[in-house]
Amino acid sequence: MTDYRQTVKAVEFLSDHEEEIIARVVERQCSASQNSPWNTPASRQRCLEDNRFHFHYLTASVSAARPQIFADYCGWVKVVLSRRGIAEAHLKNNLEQLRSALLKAAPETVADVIVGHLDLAIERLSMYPNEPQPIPAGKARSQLLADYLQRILAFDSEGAIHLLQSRASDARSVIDLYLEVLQPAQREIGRLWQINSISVAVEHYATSVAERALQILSCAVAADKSRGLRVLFLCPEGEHHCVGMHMVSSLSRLEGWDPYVIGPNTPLNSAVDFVTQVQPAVIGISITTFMALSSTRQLIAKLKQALPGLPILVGGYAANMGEEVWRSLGADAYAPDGLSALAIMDKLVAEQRGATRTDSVR
Ligand code: B12
Repeated sequence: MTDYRQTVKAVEFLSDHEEEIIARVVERQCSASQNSPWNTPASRQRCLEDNRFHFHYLTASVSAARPQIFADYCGWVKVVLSRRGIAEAHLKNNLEQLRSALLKAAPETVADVIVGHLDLAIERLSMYPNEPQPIPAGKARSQLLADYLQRILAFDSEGAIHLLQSRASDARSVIDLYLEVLQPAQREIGRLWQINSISVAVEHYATSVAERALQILSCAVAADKSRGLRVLFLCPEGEHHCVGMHMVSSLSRLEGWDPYVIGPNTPLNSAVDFVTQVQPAVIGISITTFMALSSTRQLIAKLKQALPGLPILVGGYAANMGEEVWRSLGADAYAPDGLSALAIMDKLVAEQRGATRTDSVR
């Protein structure tokens, strides 16, 4: 296990030397291919952008002391690049250049920490699949998922939404549509973009249809009880993924909660002000991208300071990385999906009430 102080120093080094190291790597990459098509201003710009991404994921991986984060990212980006004409060998060479630039520039103890993350990614790169498998639905819903996706890809948003609406009869069916159709559909859309089968615009289109479907389904059935409890959802600064958060919020409404959603990419101080005004019983933070790990940490620390004792639940792709990761953010609890989030919210409120009773007895 890496010493915490070494991790902090490594992260500081990476943020202080980001531009200088990236420039060095890009220079090496592009001058190594002087007579090739890679040496045009446009390809140099692409190389720069790609290296910024690699660097941000490397920093996130180091800050969480989880080399697997960077290795998984490289496994994903290998497919993205190879489907756009850039071979795995080129990415491997890029990672090796980054490794040698860091070894040259960083003090030994810091370099040791960072290079471990690069070594794992380089070693495992060829083990990640070249062709990620399609995302499956629950068996009972696989035809519905296929029909929904087919309508999305035919740009038939009304048809796609109507298909879901026609199956929404009660709270259980809505939960099913969320978790068995909308969620895997969005993941499949991500896979289709990754393998270059659809454009960014089609992915945006699919996401906006999913958001509309969520809004419509959310009002299609009424909650059969009211708990009189507020729950507030938000994403930290730098986090733009919000479909999952809207889904959990909508599920909580069906379960009788009174949900408030701030939204994606929320500035730290205004988030804290808003939460203080709303005074929810539970806060739910959605975190998908690893690049938002440190803003999540800051947000949770500020919320804990402003509202001590208020339980904070986290969820989303990045929180799924394991207990060590979500605990290191300072959260009280984690849930892998919308349904388990509801059970955990109940537990958090019960624990909080128990704690309040104990406090008042003392
Ligand atoms: C749509 C999408 C986008 C959209 C998001 C728009 C929007 N309004 O949300 C846009 C275009 C903005 C986007 C941008 C990027 N994206 Co994107 N995106 C996706 C995609 C295709 C679908 C996400 C989605 O809608 N999922 C459906 C929901 C329902 O699932 P969910 O979020 O997991 O939510 C469930 C649980 O996680 C949980 N949950 C979620 N939140 C919460 C909160 C609480 C409190 C609890 C308890 C539970 C909980 O419950 C939910 C319901 O069960 C995924 C693909 C994928 N495999 O997920 C990639 C994906 C998330 N994106 C990815 C990446 C890399 C990016 C970019 C870096 C790409 C780029 N090159 O620019 C940027 C980063 C932007 C940023 N800074 O945030 C990666 C993330 C990898 C990582 N962890 O870092 C993914 C996984 C793609 C991949 N690798 O295959 N993206």
